[in-house]
Amino acid sequence: MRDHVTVPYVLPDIPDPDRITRAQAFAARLAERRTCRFFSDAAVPRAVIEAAIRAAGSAPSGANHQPWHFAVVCSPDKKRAIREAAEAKERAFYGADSGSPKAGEEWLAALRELGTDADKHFLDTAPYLIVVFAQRKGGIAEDGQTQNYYVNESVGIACGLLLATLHEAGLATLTHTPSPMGFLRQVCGRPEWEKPLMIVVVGHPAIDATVPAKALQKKPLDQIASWL
Ligand code: IYR
Repeated sequence: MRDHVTVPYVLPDIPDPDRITRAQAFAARLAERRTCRFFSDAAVPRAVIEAAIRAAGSAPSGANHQPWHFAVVCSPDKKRAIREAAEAKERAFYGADSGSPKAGEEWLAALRELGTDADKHFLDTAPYLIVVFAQRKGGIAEDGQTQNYYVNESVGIACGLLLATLHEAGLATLTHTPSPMGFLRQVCGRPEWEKPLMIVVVGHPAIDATVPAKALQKKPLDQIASWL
């Protein structure tokens, strides 16, 4: 006997050929997404950001606790504060301050083909920075007390939906993870039980934006899937 309330779940009856076409078209559209590091300062309607966050908030999560918070930063002062703090961390990471890099040689070599460095100009050029927080505790009550479950998995999926929606809206995105990023809690005024997970930078690509050719190399299906 089920002791919880249920509602019917019905999906539209799509013929299989259409199902395939739709899946392939959606996959092709998503495959056009790129991680962009060059943004213009052109405005983006707030309604797009709201819709993308609503999409993210529809993600599955452990016990449906929805253990995420999206701090939308658009004020020039806050963006600058985030840029300055992030660049200080990155200078240490890349060893740009003369000291030896915090990152090991293997990590730095892996990043070389992507051309990343300590300059994070996009953090105050792009119109929106969505700072994603994972709520280690808090559950539905958002009280920092109750346990949450599968937090990283849940928030990771939410970030995927956020990126997909922003891409569908024709916007460029970048997932940026300064390390360590505890400073984001302070800048965004979030409680100590929330862990900053990433900054999603959102905007239009700069007119002369480029992406590293390396980023276009995606593993083929037979390398990423097995059928048992
Ligand atoms: N956080 C650094 C380093 C960095 C790390 C990985 I893994 C990347 O895929 C890209 C960058 C930075 O943002 O430069």
